[in-house]
Amino acid sequence: AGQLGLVTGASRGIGEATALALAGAGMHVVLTARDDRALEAVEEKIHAAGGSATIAPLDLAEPDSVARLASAVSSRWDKLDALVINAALLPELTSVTDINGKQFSQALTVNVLATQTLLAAFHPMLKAAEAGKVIGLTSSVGANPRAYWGAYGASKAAFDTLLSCYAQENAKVSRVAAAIVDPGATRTAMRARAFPGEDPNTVKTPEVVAEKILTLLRDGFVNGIKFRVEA
Ligand code: NJP
Repeated sequence: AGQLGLVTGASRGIGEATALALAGAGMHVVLTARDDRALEAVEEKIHAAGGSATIAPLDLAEPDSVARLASAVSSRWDKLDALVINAALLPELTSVTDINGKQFSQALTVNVLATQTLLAAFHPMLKAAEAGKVIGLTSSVGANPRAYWGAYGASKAAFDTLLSCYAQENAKVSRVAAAIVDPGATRTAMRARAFPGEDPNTVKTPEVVAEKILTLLRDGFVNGIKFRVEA
């Protein structure tokens, strides 16, 4: 059987580019995000390029959404070769004292809690693959705190910790490996919201990041490693 990949946040940006790259390399790709019409458009692009994909719309903030996704995927496939945990929310950039509690909580739910539920739910299918791989998209502000990026940065620091622990826990007992990718400034909707005055042409395209992710999946990597994608 061919390889199966699953990309969260596949409706736009780095997730969309990654889904297209994986499909271009011959994987069947499960595309998830909230916006079902955007997912359909990505699916069509993949089909037009001769690849194959399935959409699975879901809101990672909803309880049980990941469990429903995992049961739908495992009813159709018996293994998962690549899990790309890319979806994330960027809360409003503001001082720690002004953080909106509701937005902070949403970011922690989507960026952190859903990451744990994804890892737990897909772990059996990743173990069933010959060399199951997890790639998580982080941000430099997780490891290197930056003023006004506290809510998002705290979520990414927690995200890094979860993925690193997962990598260590698998190192000796399974063939599953996890890597963290720090994409750096990338031309997406999230970047445009954070830096509204920036000329988008001055930052790298999502395709550059997607190519790096594809290379990691294809060539393998040292379990637990963190990669920074340069401009
Ligand atoms: O983000 P954006 P990027 N449930 O906002 C989905 C990191 N990063 O591509 O639900 C399910 O364009 C959303 O889909 P939808 C960043 O932290 C980036 O720039 O339909 N899905 C969309 O597909 C993130 O981890 C830069 O709205 C949900 C996707 O997530 C990754 O790279 C720099 C969801 C977000 O697309 C991709 O970012 C850096 C939910 N509740 C790190 N909420 C950069 N771009 O410069 C959101 O250091 N999504």
